[in-house]
Amino acid sequence: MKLLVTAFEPFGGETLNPALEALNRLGDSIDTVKLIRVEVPTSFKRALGAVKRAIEAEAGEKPCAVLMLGQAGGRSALTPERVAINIASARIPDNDGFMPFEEPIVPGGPAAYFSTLPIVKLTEAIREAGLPAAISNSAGTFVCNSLMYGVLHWLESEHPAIKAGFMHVPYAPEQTAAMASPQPSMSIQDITRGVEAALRALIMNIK
Ligand code: PCA
Repeated sequence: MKLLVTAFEPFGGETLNPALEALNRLGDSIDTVKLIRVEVPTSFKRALGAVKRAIEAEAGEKPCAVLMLGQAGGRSALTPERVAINIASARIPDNDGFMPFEEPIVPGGPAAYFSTLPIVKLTEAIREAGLPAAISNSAGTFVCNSLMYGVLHWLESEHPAIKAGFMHVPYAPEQTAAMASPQPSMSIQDITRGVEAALRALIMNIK
């Protein structure tokens, strides 16, 4: 069994992305399950291609699920996302300088896709690990939502057996220490532990 785990590179002038820091601290496997770890560009136009290539590049057995990770500054918990909506609308430029306004991700596509991951189980497992977690009902309208929508849309037609979903993580304290108005944060160590707990729950609950 294999899982694909992805995380975004830093964006918006940050020098780190806590999701990527956690990804880089995961091992090559959890028990007997191989983890394929992929860094994804924070780019509306390029992010989906990176995930597609990672799945297509796997010779033989494909990953049975994809957990995508990203930063949601201002949140105080690890938040598995319930849904991705067919809108790209940015308040800041992505890492290509692109800033879509109220555009569909897939013109004529479905309004939304639900995560196909067991988000309740993921949330419970993170809480049992002693860390704050909550289901989020909006992944926003920036690159994370766009990637989640794009991956679910693509998998539905190309690899319907592969489950996928997204989890946002808070800022790390390194990012918030100098902020004039303090924002919630979680240590990279704890974020990593929470991601591991979510991955274990995913492995146990994948059908
Ligand atoms: N968070 C952004 C994009 C990359 C990331 O880590 C988002 O929530 O859309």
